[in-house]
Amino acid sequence: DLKGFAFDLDGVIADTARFHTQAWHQLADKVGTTWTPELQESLKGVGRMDSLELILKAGGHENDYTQAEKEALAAEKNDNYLRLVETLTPADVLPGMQAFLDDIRAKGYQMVLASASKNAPKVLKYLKLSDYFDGIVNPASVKHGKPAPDIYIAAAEMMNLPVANVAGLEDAQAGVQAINDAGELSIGIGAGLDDADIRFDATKDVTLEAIKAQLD
Ligand code: B16
Ligand code: MG
Repeated sequence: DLKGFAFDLDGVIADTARFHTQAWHQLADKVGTTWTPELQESLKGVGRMDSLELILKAGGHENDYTQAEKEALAAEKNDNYLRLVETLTPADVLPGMQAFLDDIRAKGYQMVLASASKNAPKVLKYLKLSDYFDGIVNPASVKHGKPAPDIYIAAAEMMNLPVANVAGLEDAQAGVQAINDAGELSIGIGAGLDDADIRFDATKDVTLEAIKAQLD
């Protein structure tokens, strides 16, 4: 029985995946890594320092920077990302998600945020969604980032629910894997998420009825 939902943020609730992409592309150009669609996809849902490592490795630059230099690069990416985030308004909530959040809240489901992003509270503020969630899992508090299941296990604990009563919503392969390995129901949104228990092409298709229909 479904009693709670754990939400990814970037690419599920907020139209911010394009901002992460823009800021990481800029960083890849700076370090001399060729930007490809595959590299772009592999960064989705992956935390800041892990993403930086993937970009450096893709260009063979993983040994070119000290730890301090890597932290400076990540900080620069984040500054560029935050400049874009400041332009967000409630109109940037992805299609259908406001209605879905309203519906599950009205029906008494618990809901928490399980985003890898340290910027999640800021993003929610600009979208005017700060008061919607019962909690936000602090990504810095979990040992391993997505694709490890830690953040989705922490989300169930935050709701005081067994993982079997929790569904997670994700737009990234790393996130779907995290939900599956946590033992929760995985809802994948977008192309290429074949491992998800339930799949939708786009956020506008996500409704409680459609989820229940796919469960039968
Ligand atoms: P930050 P999600 C993830 O958020 C993004 O998909 C990923 O692109 C980003 O690198 C990661 O958060 C860390 O974000 O640099 O803001 O801490 O999809 O898990 O909501
Ligand atoms: Mg995401």
